[in-house]
Amino acid sequence: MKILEALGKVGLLVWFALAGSLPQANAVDGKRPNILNILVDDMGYSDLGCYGGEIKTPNIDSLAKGGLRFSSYRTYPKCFPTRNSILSGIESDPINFQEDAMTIAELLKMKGYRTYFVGKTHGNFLPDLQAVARRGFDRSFGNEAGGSFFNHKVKQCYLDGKEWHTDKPFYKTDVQTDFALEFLDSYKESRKPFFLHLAYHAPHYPLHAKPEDIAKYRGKYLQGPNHFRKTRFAKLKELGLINPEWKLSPSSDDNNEWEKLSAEDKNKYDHLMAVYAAMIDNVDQNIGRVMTKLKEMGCFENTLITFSSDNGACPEGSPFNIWSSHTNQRFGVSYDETAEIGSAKSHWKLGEAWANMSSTPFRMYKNYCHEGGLSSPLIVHWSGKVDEPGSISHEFVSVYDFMPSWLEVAKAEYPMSFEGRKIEPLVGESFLPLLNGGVAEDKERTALFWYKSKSTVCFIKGKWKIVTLDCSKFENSKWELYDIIEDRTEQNDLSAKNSEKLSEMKKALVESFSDHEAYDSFTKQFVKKSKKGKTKKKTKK
Ligand SMILES: [Ca+2]
Repeated sequence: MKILEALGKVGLLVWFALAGSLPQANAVDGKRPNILNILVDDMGYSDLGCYGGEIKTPNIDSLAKGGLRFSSYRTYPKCFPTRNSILSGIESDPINFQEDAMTIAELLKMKGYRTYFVGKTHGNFLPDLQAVARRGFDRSFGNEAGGSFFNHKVKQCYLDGKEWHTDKPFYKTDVQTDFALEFLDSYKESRKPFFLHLAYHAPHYPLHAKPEDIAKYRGKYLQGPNHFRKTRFAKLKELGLINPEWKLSPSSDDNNEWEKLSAEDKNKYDHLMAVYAAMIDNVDQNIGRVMTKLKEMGCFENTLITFSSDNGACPEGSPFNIWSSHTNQRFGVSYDETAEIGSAKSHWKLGEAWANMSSTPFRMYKNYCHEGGLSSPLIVHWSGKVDEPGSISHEFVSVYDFMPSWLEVAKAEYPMSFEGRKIEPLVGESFLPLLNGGVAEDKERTALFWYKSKSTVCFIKGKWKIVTLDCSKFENSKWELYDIIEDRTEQNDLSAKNSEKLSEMKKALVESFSDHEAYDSFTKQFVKKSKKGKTKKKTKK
């Protein structure tokens, strides 16, 4: 017996010695999973192949096939509040954000995680890459919102908080991925789990893509946005992502202006949409590189991967019509309208009609609180943790739910205070129970989203949603009321028919959020604005 015990001890010693020298150090410190959060910018609900789109996204689709797709994930309709809330878990609040919240990196670092940030910063929480470097991220690479995809100086790139320069050819999505891979490489020998926030700038404007990617889509969009709204709508139903009873929302091109365009203009707007598709295609290729790296490191299986967009597709760029117009000056750089569309010298945006198509089947797009602005794909991949890989959850999840989910994965508690400061409580719920086919316990779940500059706001409670395109008079504004289970495409405004429910929802909005600093500042600003009478009338449908 003693001999066997001794042999066992020797065996263990040998095993420990070997394990310590194994290259795939992500046996980690036991079992704690890694976390990879992939965020894209201004991508619509139905652009991905696995969400009904015609854009080639085989790598993202494979995450969906091995994981879970959420059909009812919602964000703010704008970049910066979504990013604030993903990284903090609290409502996006312009006041004292940096003091009132902890970053997910600060929390996970306390639990022994290595923390990496790659990509775009935007918002008052982490306004720049220096703030990222200060707030818990071990390594960081990226730039502030905006700028060129081909020139790293237009919005200066920073590595670990310091200016970064290169003389090599630069394409932002590729270089962002290069740094993600480099950070993972440098981590390889660590025995800690990692958190990587990989926030691609694509497919946000300027529409910039590599010629070989654009070539794949050139000429594919000549049938115009209404054609693709119909094909996507049919595919979404076929995939089971949407209720087949829902009606397709009205088109931005409801008069079919596309058919009246000259062949030259059709060619131009086909080109714009091809560049947008190419940017998403390129993101997918780069996600493939990250997946390969995780597999080489032996930690693909033990990594919770999430993929989402920060808001719906972007309608900007069409001040005079529903298509698009060229931007000649941006961030002090001149662009050339005659340059090849999608090239470094051009600066085009997607425009309203294509953005509306990208957000099929929903109403509106980025900046507005109708479903096209709030709805994004959310794919969760975690090997062995999804009961039915490839399935779809129709439960309502939101941008607030990342933080509680990640804390659950890391077995970390959210504290009441941080560095002597009281911090705001989390408002979301972990989505992990839903991976096992679970359903949300709270059927009356509430959520508030807004975008101040456009005076748009919505409040959701259970199956009911109130939304306004102009909340300058707040409670006296024109509110629409929808049953978003029966009618998520917001075709049947019930505010007149069910004024009782409308009043109840307006009251619930006030009651649910009146004790939040965020809500207080929000309403006070609108009341103040309304008194001054300076709010512009919105005429969007
Ligand atoms: Ca965005």
